[in-house]
Amino acid sequence: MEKKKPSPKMGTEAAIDKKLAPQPENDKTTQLAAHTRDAAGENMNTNTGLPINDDQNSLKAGDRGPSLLEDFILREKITHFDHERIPERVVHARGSGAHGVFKVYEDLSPVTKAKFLNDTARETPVFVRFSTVAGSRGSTDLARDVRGFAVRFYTPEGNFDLVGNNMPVFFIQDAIKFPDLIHAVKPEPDNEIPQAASAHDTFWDFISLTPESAHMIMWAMSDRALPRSYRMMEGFGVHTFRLINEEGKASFVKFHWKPLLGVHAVAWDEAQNISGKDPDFHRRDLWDAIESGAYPEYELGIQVIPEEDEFKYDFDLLDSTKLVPEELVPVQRVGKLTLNRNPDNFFAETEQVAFHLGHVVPGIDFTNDPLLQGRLFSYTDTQLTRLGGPNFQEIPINRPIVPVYNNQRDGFMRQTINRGKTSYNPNMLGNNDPQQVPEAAGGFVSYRERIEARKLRLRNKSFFDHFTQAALFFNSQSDPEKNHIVDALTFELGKVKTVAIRERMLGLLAQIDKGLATQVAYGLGLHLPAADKLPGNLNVPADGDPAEYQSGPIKTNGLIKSDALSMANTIKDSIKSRKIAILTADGADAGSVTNVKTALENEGAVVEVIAPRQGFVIAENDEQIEVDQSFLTAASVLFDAVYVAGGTNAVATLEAEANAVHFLNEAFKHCKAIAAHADAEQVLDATYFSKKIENDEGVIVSGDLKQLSADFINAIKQHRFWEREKPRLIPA
Ligand code: HDE
Repeated sequence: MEKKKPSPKMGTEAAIDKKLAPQPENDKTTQLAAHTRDAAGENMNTNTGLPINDDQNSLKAGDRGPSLLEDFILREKITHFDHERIPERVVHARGSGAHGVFKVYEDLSPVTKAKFLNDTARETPVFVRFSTVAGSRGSTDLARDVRGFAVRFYTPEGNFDLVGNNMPVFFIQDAIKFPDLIHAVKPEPDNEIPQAASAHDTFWDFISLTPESAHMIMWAMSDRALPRSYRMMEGFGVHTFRLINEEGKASFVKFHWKPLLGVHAVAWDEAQNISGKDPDFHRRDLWDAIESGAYPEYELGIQVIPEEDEFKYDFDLLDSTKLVPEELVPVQRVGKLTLNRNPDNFFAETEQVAFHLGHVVPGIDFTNDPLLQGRLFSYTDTQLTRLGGPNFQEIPINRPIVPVYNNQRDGFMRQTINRGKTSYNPNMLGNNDPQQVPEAAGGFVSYRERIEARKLRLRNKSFFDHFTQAALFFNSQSDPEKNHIVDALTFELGKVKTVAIRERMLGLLAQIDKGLATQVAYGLGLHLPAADKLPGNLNVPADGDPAEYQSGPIKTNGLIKSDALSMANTIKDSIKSRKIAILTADGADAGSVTNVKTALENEGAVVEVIAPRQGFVIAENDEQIEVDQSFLTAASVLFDAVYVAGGTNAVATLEAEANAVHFLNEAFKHCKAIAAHADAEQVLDATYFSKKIENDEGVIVSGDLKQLSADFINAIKQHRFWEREKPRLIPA
């Protein structure tokens, strides 16, 4: 039969672009569309546009070779492939991106003149990248680590990047320590072990000698470091920034992101299992949620502090190891971010996006936080290596939605074709265009802060209290959260080989909370150092007097506890997008599968039927029930809750199926909601836990499917029943 010849395509670029109608449409998606290609229905050609006739065989002398140097098609293809990789980010290499929109709830002009924060009708396009910090690009999403939460707003006044983390404080106070911190946490340089983990000697060596990290260590060892999802974590700008209004009046500000699904974590044992079963767990979760229309939402929060209150607090607003407790300055929720579109191409968008906290707009400015100031240099600098030259702002994902006119020219990969003779200012030949913009017309003017100071390599004494807020954080945790911090520290320090480092860490922990330090010491089989041997601030300059650098007195502005710091107090009102497993087998009671499935799906959950094999199970009434995964491909750690359906034969099969029993044991161990139809109770009886629990609200057994569904939904909303952990009923 004659092969159908492809019709010659003579379309111009403009014609090709029209095929792409990005959804939802806004200034940024329209701009990106001009650079986006979709090969559906198109013919293949080379980079010079030459139609390719044979992409299967290289050009050879005869059919057994050798290959000919003349083969420019082979050379072009291989050469491009050879140069496909760029350096990964030096930190935050592992990440996932999403597009979205931001809308402000009310006009914030009393505090800022930033246009995107003044107009409630404006929908600002946004690109977000979430990340881990220490691991390589291909490392697991479930590392115990800080998460990056970087948001770019494409505003009419240029890009504003809020490059934050999921924890409100940082390890160090001064940017000059950043390379040390990162060298310490990254895999050790001799053997490049361990990947994406802080549980090793060099990290804890540095931390134990850096008491200013005490507060951040509490966060990094807490459940905040093990998010259930990028959609369920908070974000923080960390530094104090400035907002400036039209009159030039400035206020200090702390930025927050509050997820509408609440703040939730997984268990450490679970995290380690997920890392094997699905290292892309967070990336997949974000992608799937957006694909299914369960758009992640976060409210923008601001804590506004009048300039005159700069010295009102027992901590320094310029110290990034401190937060401003919400009890002292409430967080006002001022707008909403909705992530509603997955990237078209990971490399072009998520990898090439170049965030920088120096990308500000009029109405937002910096403070003298020495960590912030150092970052202002680092972000552009690193792109020069990572993206290969000074034209990275022309990459589609980095372009502002406004056209760029200035006198910067040339350089590798320049895209813009700048017309005219003049690329300097002032000029007469070009009428001085492009023109500078007066402040009143929106030109950016740095905040006119008055500075009168000597040049010194010093930190103010107001930076020396390292333990007060660490203790405040620890005090604010629920009992299970405190246990997790103890376990995390015992795990991490247990992996440290050098006993002197473990001991020095105990000395630091003792200055945060004696009970915490004692419990960690117990786990490590060590004693707490004597009170007069506790390490103070060891980060003293060569000519410094150590006495001058000791931690200051404990100061809390009268606060002992802050409810906002505990995840136990988060919103628990929804099971939207939670993943629920239904375990069943041939002989299932069809109603007990479908009724519960429908009830969960009606609440927005994602339900999968899991059975001994894939395909279908045949129910008691001969109905076929579609199976999503088998016990071989599924694992309890990839679900939020599990339900065992009824049906005599199905139940007998599951009771004898070790994988089903393991599924339940593991779900119980990780404190998840478990439900079983009354007929399936014998499957629960085969587990380790069923005979040993009393009044566990997270284990529901009922023959009334309506009641069972309602109770199960309420249990799933709780996220976890952490109090189950302590008796340790389930073996490893
Ligand atoms: Fe970063 N950081 N950082 N950082 N950071 C980078 O920039 C740096 C810090 C944060 O998804 C790098 O483009 C210094 C705090 C995020 O693309 C680099 C210091 C916070 C991301 C860099 C800090 C962050 C980065 C590496 C101490 C929370 C990922 C690649 C002064 C407020 C952004 C890049 C993305 C990335 C430097 C500290 C957040 C090297 C020198 C504090 C979310 O420029």
